[in-house]
Amino acid sequence: MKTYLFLLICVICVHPRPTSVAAQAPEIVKVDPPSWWVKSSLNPVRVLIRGRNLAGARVQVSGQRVGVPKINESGTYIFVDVFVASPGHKTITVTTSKGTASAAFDVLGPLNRAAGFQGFSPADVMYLIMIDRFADGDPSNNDGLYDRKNKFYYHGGDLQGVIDHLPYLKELGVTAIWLTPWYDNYDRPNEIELKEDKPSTGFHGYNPQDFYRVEEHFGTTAKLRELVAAAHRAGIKIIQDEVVNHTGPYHPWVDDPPTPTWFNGTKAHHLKNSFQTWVLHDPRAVESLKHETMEGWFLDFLPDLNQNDPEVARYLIQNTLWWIGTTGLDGIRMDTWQYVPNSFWRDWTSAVKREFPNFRVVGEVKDGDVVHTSFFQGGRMRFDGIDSGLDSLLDFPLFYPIRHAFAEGKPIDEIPKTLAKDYLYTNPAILVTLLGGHDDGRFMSEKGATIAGLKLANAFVLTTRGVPQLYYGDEIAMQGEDEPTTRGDFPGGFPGDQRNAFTAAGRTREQQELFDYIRRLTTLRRDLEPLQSGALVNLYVAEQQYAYARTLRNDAVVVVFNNANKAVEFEFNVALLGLRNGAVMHDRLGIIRDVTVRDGKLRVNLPQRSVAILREQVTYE
Ligand SMILES: [Ca+2]
Ligand SMILES: [Ca+2]
Ligand SMILES: [Ca+2]
Repeated sequence: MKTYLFLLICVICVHPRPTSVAAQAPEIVKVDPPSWWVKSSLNPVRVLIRGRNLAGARVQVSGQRVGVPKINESGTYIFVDVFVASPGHKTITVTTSKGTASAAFDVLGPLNRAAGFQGFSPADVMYLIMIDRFADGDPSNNDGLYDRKNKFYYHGGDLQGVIDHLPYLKELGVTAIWLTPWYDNYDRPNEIELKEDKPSTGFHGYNPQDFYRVEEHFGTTAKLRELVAAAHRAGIKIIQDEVVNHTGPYHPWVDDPPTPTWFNGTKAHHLKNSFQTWVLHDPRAVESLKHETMEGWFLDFLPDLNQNDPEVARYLIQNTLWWIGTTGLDGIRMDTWQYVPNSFWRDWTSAVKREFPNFRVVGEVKDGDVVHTSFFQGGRMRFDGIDSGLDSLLDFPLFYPIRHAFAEGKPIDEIPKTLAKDYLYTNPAILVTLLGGHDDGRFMSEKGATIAGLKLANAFVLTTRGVPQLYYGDEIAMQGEDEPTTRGDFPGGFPGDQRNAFTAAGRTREQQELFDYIRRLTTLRRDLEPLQSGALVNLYVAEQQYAYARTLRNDAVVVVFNNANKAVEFEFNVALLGLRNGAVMHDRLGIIRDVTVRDGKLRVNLPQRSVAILREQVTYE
């Protein structure tokens, strides 16, 4: 007894603690989501409270009814339904026998449906911006992970930088901006993912640390709302880049998941992604390969979220609705689409469309095969009995032929040969076409690339079917041969830059010519409705020549390419377009002289590596 008492006293001496009551009092660290709105199609909203000493807690939200809380064994998480009823600043109160803790929860008024949620369409010209690398509009947020000499650190670009350059984007003819993810990423060097043997950072945004916060290097939620409003005033839509397949490696959930099945596996025991994506559309797939691909952790360290856990699914669906509802944004580009179950996508897309009927989503399925890519577009059930509901896909199957033909100078007929597979898509007209992006080397760094070829590629993307997407800096022929260097800083966007390519005076003659050319194309696409929504009709295909029309009602625009290194004269039938004999076709790019329809045919003589955009002269605006 004596010994026991002595030991007890000693323990107390060595480990002094505050009073036991205070040590066990409940604490709230985080509330997801921090707000919701009345008249939402989703009510109640399921709130996830993270904290300490929450076991046995009672939960109240001022003036709102709540459901029965579900609390994890270690008392670090509460799931509770909040029935959203009246707008105002509310307080969440958590009470246990040891004390109370509280946190703010805002109930917003009904959403202003006219102020956003527009979706995107083929009438848009999309422009992809890597936030960190476009323009530094606020040097006060450039902190310790900031090093412009390190390709894998923050360079200072931010949301203010995008706001500052909306007039530039407007001048180029951009109507929708796709921004790389703005979720808060970790505030420390990433020692798990080494780049060139050194720690990296989450400057790219694809390693979410907090799904409900804007990365502090980029700005705040208020700044994001300011950007969306300013863009809308300029007639420009905002598209959010979302990730729901995984979190960043330092997310607090990794060491303490809200449910035992929150992730597919744990940090210590999980599958590694083997990227056997072909099995995803294989009706006879080997199950183990499918599991590795759907549930494996990217690079063996990006924690793979388990969307089959209903709490995870609910969390992710609400998170998407929250970003749209509280900012007014117009579309989503969804990362790593194919690594997430179709059953989840069905629920996610229907929740999004229920709340925001005009909204549109484009999924990233990075594959050059139409058979593979088209499997993921919604609009019909696949063999699994599920319609994913996905509107659009990034058109990677067309991206590679564009690079081959226009950068490398390989045969142009690979393009119509790819478009010939359009019947596999439920809706090819809404696919997002591109000649460059942030995961591939830049067009101008391909072997054989020239400004003439880059012009042809832009002319094709801006006149073929689909929603054209440009990549920041391609309009001034930026270079970068691999993933890190393709994400270069836009000249003029950063303090101390030698020249400012956001202004005509800061561009070289060659850059100015290219910029003007792209602006001319975006203007043509805006002014000529067939280029947006007309049917695509092929007229002529040879190894290095390609002619097609975009037709809408009685209007036709004829686009003629010569991708050969010499002038070529050729003739094709246009009678099916309803063009009468004697009709004079005028080249809106001013490359060739007017041509006249004779015997139902057009005969053109195109200089080497050139394109003409022909329209009947009498129908001029
Ligand atoms: Ca900055
Ligand atoms: Ca951060
Ligand atoms: Ca997955």
